[in-house]
Amino acid sequence: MKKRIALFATAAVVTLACMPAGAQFKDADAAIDYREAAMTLLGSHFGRMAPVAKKEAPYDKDAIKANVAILNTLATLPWAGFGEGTEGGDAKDEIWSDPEGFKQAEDKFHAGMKKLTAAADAGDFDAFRVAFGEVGKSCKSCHDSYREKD
Ligand code: ASC
Repeated sequence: MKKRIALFATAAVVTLACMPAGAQFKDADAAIDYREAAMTLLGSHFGRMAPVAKKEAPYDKDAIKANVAILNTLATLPWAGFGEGTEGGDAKDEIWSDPEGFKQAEDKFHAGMKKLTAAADAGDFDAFRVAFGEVGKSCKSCHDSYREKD
C-alpha cells in the first residue's frame, strides 16, 4: 500500500514537473489537438463570412454580428495550446524560438478582431469588409511564418 502511494506521488510529481504551471492539458498531444480544434473552428466561423465580404452573399447585419461574437470567444482559445514543450503538429519551432514574434502576430489578429467587432456591432458593411480583410491578412501572415505548409 505504501509502495502504491509512493508510486502515485512520484507519478504526480513527474507529471507536474513536465507540464508548465497552469497547463490544462494532460500532455503535448492533447495541447496540439486542442489548438488545432480551436483553429478549425476559428477558420470555419471566419471563412463563412468571406462570401459576404466579397459581395457574393447579402450582408445580414444580425447574422454577422452573432457570428463575430462567436469568433471573439474562439479567438481567445488557441494560444493556451502553444505552451512550453508542445512543439509538433503543423506548428513551426519558431513559435518557441521567437515567442515575441509569435505574440506580435497574435496581437495583430486581436487588433483586427477589435475592428471587426466594432464594425459588426455598428452594422457598418464597409468597415466590416475592411476589418475582415485585415483579420484575414493576420491569419495568413501568421500561418506563413509559424505554420508548416501542407
Ligand atoms: C480562413 C482561414 C484562414 C484565413 C486565411 C485568410 O478562413 O481558415 O487561415 O481565412 O486564409 O487569408
